[in-house]
Formats: sequence, structure tokens, C-alpha cells
Amino acid sequence: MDRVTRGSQGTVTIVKLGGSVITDKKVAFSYRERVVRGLGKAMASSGLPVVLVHGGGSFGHTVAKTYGLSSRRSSPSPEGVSETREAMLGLDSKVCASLSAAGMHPYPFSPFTLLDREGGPSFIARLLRGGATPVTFGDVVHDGKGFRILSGDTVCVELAEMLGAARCVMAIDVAGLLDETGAVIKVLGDDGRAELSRLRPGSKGADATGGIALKVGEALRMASSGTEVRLVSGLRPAEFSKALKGVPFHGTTVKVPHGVSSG
Ligand code: IP8
Repeated sequence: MDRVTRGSQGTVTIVKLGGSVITDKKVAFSYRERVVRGLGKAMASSGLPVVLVHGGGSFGHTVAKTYGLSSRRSSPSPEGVSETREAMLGLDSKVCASLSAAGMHPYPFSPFTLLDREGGPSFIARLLRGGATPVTFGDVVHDGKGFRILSGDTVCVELAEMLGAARCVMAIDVAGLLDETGAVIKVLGDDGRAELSRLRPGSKGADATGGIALKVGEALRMASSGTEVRLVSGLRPAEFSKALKGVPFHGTTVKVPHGVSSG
């Protein structure tokens, strides 16, 4: 994607609200209204320009799994595609209602809009200038060969590159990336790929997109192009707030490798 010069929009923060935060993944179609409203209040009071992405949780993933639809395999079932999208659009409308109740002005759009690599950055910039918060989500897209799931984590990478975002805050349902003993890995450094092997067994479990392994891979991609990534519990709004503001927080920072400017 065409890059907007870092600095012109370098203050944009991308926020990914994970599906495990905004829904209870163990219970199909269970939306966590109070949690999302709390995070919305934290974003509204930060005063920062935020571009928001949310995951599928027990809405999109529940339906996608029923039809064998994933990020890896294209779906032979147009019915599965429609129902998965319907679930995502339903979830998105709940998220936007909670954000509005928290004092934000969400402007929802399909990440498909971002495939217009020329127009994407100015589309986002216009929304932000107008006082709206762009909101998008993991979606079902046609890649020319078939329908696949495009994870919200991958959407974050595209947005980070497109906007030259200084920071991406990923809200998850645990305090950060956990090592094999259950302790939070504070910094995932330059050797992030090697450190993947230290992740707590079980945390690599895949949903319809790729779970934590995909998230870490996408976080490393963002870090290597100059966006600092912070993984924080979305169930602890005070820590989420600190992560957003760029102050010390409890969670995992995915470090910008040496020699890459984030300025
Ligand atoms: O939860 C998946 O997005 P993710 C979206 O960010 C669908 O991986 C359609 C299941």
C-alpha cells in the first residue's frame, strides 16, 4: 500500500479489539457490551486519533468454522460466506453502538475499501479530519481464487503501512504474550521469530484465521516497518489506556528493530 509520510499522519494509533475481548469465545454470539463501552471511553478520553479494527470472536469464527471457511482455504459455500459476513456485520453494529455510547463517532466500513491502495489513505484521513473514528473488522474477501477470511490482524498491518502509524495497540484477553511458565513476555525483541517458540503451549491454538501465532507474526511485520506494537489485556481498561497513551503498561511490547525509524 502507498505509504503516507511518517509524521504527517504518524500520530495515528491503530487499535485492534480482539474477538476474545469483545465476545466470550466459549459462548456463541455472546457480546461483551460493558467491556467495549469501557474501552471506548478510554479511547475517547485519550484524545488520540484512532483507527479501530475488531475481530470476529464468537460471531464470525463460530459461523466460519461451521462452513469450514478459513484464512487458508477458500470456501466452496456461498451460503457460508453470506452467513459469516452477516455475523460480522451484526457484531460490527453492536461494537459501533457501544463506541457511540462511549462518546466516539464510529464510521464503519469493510476492509475491502482499503484495497484501493491509492484512495485508502485519503479516505481514512478525511474521516479523521471530520472527527469520525474509522472502524473496520476481519472480513470475508474474494482473492480471485475464492472466498477467504481476512483476519483483523492482517488488516492492522495494511493500515499501519498505509498510514505510517506510530503505534498499534492490540487488546487481547490475557495480560500479554505469555511464556511457557505463564509469565508475561515484556518485550518481544529483534529476535521475535525465535521467541515464538517460548510461547505458552496451547496459546498457538488456531481459530478460523490463525490465533495468537498469526497475531505475533503480524505484530512482527508491523514492528519491522516502524510501528510499535503493544499487546495488552482489553479486560483491564486502565492498562489499555496506558498502552494507548504510550506510557509504561503491563503487557508485551513488540520492539521496533534497530535501524528502523519510528519517528
Ligand atoms: O478475529 C476474523 O477476524 P479475526 C473475522 O481478527 C471472521 O481473525 C470473518 C471470522
